Amino acid sequence: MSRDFSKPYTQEELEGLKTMFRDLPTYKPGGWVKASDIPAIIQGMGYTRTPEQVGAYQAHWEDHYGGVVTLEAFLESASVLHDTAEYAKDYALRFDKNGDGQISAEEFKALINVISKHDPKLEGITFEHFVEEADLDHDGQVSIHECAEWIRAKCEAAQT
Ligand SMILES: [Ca+2]
Ligand SMILES: [Ca+2]
Repeated sequence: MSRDFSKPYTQEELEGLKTMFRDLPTYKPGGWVKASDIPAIIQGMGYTRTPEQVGAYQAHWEDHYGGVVTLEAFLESASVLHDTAEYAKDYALRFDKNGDGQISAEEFKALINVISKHDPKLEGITFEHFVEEADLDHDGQVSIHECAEWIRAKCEAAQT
C-alpha cells in the first residue's frame, strides 16, 4: 500500500491506522506499543522510508519517549505528515528537550541527526551555521518558532 503523503488522512484512513496499530506485535491494552514496532508501523502506513530513516525514527522514540509509542502520539504524528509547517513545529517542540523554548547546541545535534536522514544535504550543518540562518530576531538564540521556520524552509527547498 502506498499513498500520497501530501494529502491529509481521511477519517476512514485514520480508522484503518488505529486498527493497524492495535494489531502490532507489542500492542498493549493501555494503547501503546514498543518502539521496536516502528518498522511495522511505517510499513503499515505505506510510508516508503530507507532502513536508515526507519532506524533514526526508532532511535528517536527510544531516546525521547522511553521506547514507547502511544496510539495518541502516533495518530498525532500521522495527521501532521502532510503539512510541512505543522510537522516542522512538531519537530521543534519535541527536540526542545528541557522545554525552555530555545533550541540549544545539544538539542540541535539530536534534531539534525534525524532531519539529515530525510535530506542528506543537511548533514554536516553546524550549530553556528544553524543559528546564523535561523535566528530571525538576532538575540543569539533559536526559539522553537524560529527553528520550525528553518525546518520548514529546508524541507520546502528539498522538495523543489
Ligand atoms: Ca531547549
Ligand atoms: Ca532568536
